[in-house]
Amino acid sequence: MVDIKAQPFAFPLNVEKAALIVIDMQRDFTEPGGFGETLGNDVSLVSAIVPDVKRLLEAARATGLTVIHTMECHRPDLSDLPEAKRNRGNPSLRIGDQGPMGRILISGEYGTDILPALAPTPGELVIEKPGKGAFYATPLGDELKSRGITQLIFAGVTTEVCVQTTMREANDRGYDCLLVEEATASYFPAFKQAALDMIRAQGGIVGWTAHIDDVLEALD
Ligand code: C5J
Repeated sequence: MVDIKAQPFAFPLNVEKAALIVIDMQRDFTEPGGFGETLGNDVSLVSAIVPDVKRLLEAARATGLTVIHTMECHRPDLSDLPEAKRNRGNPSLRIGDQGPMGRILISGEYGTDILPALAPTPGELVIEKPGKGAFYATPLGDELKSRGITQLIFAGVTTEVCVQTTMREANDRGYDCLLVEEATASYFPAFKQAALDMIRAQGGIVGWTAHIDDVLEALD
């Protein structure tokens, strides 16, 4: 057990029972022409975290931590895409439409893939999820149980949507959750800040937050 300096207080890391979970570091959210940009967002705000997510991944792998990647995506026949999700908002391209990087947020398409710099290595768990939370309609819960994981270290995008939703799902299921500040981003910096504040408020009501250097030091 090693304490990670964190807010609202130290996070008691148990490397044997912890996993790094990297949320949705896909081209569709981080590169021009993808889903994020079709919604009118500046993707450079989220692609900026790639080097820090990479440092975290490398440290987790070196320490032997379980590594999990998630991808928000849907079946090619759209059978797992609720009409309400497809029709929401006024994007220039909807989920399932053909975009410059293939069909938007469809499993197996180029744009849906995880960025090559952060690609899963053999043996790492990849969870395809149709929702914002990674527990909804996925095998994540069973996979964590079978590995004896009780702590989740979070990175990825976007802080207030898929990261925070998954943290809340995990928190309700009894996992200790730690979000690494420099390894998460939003298209709206104020929303990132608000999510960090919400997560660690009231004695860590959803979980902990920590700076990357403090996490890397603990994983060293
Ligand atoms: C969004 C995500 N923002 N990965 N997805 O639609 O946060």
